[in-house]
Amino acid sequence: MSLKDSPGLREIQRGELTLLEIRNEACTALVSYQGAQVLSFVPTSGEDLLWLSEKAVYQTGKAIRGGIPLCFPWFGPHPEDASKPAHGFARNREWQLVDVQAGADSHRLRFRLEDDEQTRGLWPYRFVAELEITLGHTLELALSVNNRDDQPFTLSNAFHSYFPIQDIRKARVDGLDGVTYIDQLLAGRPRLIQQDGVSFSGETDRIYLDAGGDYRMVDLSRPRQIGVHASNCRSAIVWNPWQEKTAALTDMLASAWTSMACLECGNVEENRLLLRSGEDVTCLLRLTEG
Ligand code: TA6
Repeated sequence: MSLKDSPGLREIQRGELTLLEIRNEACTALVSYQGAQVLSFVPTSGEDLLWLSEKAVYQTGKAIRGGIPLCFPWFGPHPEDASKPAHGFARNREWQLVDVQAGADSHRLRFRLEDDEQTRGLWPYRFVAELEITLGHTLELALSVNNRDDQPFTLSNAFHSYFPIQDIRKARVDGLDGVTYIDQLLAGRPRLIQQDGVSFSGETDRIYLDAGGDYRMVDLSRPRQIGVHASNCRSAIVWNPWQEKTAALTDMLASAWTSMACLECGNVEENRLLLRSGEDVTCLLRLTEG
């Protein structure tokens, strides 16, 4: 019996991609082999904790707009070569499902991505990355990276989580008060200090550094709160493309900017990670309702 035939798992096709549907007593979820990307996580007693674009493209090698794309081994545009994929290659590659633990009210899936000729052409290092996804009463992701090379490397990573919001103009991110951030939208990318919660009144693209790791995505309209806890993730990125940027995105409805917000936990800019030969690191994300 192959792992995909484990209890509570079912493969489904969407466009060019194969997804895993997970069902247990605590939740139903959807994970794509491409990117080991959680696309949906619905607690039995609630609503999806994640936002997924109605116009997402399910095409080999193209990032899926929504859920939790994994940015690795760099964040944003490649620092030296703009022709390389934004946010690294991990979200565009098929990961191998290497272990499944199936229980009555939780599943633990472990996916693996190892270097190969294609990744080494983009990033000249040997590595193995594993993403362990625990789907139960909460959603937990653990990304482990091991430096298999004989030289050190630095990496940036982020769990690029998309959250559903009834009206972005009545949403707030708590937990970043007093934290320094880079405002990506201002000339010179100035560093500013966050005052109170992060609210949204226009395009927002901020990289918070040396942040604490405990946040809340607050949807004031519902009301609803999603708890976001990260460890070994010293950065937090807050993003909403607003109306004009959304209109330029082919994989988002023009109106979708009002109903989503990204809070991304990882290690970017001066928080990026140095791994010496043989070293490894594990970064954790946990999402909870309420
Ligand atoms: O969320 C931060 C960010 O870097 C934004 O600048 C925006 O580019 C977003 O990621 C989405 O990137 P993507 O490559 O998925 O369209």
